[in-house]
Amino acid sequence: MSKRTLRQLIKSFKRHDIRALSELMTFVENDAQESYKILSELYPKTPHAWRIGITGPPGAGKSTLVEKLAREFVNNNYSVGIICVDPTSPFSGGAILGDRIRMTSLFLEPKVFIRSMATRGSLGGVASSTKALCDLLDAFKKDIIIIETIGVGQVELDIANIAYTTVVVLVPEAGDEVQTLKAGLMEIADIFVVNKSDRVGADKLAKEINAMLEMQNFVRQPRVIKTIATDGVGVSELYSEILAHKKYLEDTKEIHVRHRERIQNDIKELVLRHISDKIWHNKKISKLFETSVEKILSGKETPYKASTRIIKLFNNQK
Ligand SMILES: Nc1nc2c(ncn2[C@@H]2O[C@H](COP(=O)(O)OP(=O)(O)O)[C@@H](O)[C@H]2O)c(=O)[nH]1
Ligand SMILES: [Mg+2]
Repeated sequence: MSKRTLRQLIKSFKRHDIRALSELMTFVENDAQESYKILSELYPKTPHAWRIGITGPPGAGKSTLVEKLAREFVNNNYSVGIICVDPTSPFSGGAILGDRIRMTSLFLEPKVFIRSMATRGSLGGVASSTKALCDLLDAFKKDIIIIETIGVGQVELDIANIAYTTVVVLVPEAGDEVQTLKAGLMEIADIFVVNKSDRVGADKLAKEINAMLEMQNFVRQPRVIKTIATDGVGVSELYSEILAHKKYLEDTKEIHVRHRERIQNDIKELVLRHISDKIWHNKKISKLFETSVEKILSGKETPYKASTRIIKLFNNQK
């Protein structure tokens, strides 16, 4: 894309053109260099949007809940951006399509913008792409950003680093819940949702979670909310609790700590990516890399020695 067109897109974005937002998002996801240009201009200097992470196992009802929750925010006059991340189905695209169908009623809502992230081929990784998309939605002056992501599995996105309020969604039939909680969800949840409360075991699960929470020493203990996402039951309670958590972070100034950490992480990540790009796009280094691999395979070298030599070569080239 020529410079001028990118300029024009950014200009249209600033005039609140939704198609420009959409096109810029595609660039941010697919092209590291354009992404750098776009975000150095549009990075939200004063954060505006409240970022909410909705996470939990597949099939827990996250998408159904996000749809209802977004509607609740819209009814209360907030504008909403939604990002669906599904790292477990990078090739089928099936889940993404499913989410689209589930949220069709929201597509007609002018105050809502929905984006399904193509997790394959996102250059800087899922986490940094998701962050960049959040920054764009923030710069677009969305009041609320909801990020739906899968909270168990190997390609788990570290949602708590991106969201200010993290909601963990569990369901009664999800087997050994205590086990799931041990797998890290306990640490990141600001709010627990027991969805599918129309099914047996919901009360028991809610009690189990509460019992586990009480054993820890929280400054502010996460609340456990029972919902039936398909019927919208408990959604307004969840909405209120999210706002209560937001108010808590603001009142205690904890939000400033989070903003500071986010800025620190952003800088570190960009520096790392920049250096790493420089290293791997260097022809001499690529050559040394290839010969090192051969040497290691034939037992003449180790990755440790090879990495030292590569860094040395990089430093000498500057
Ligand atoms: N019985 C019941 N089914 C639900 C509830 N919420 C969602 N579902 C169903 O659970 C299935 C998975 O929902 P989905 O929102 O796609 O889950 P996700 O994978 O976590 O996004 C769908 O068939 C929903 O209709 C609920 O509260 N009760
Ligand atoms: Mg989903």
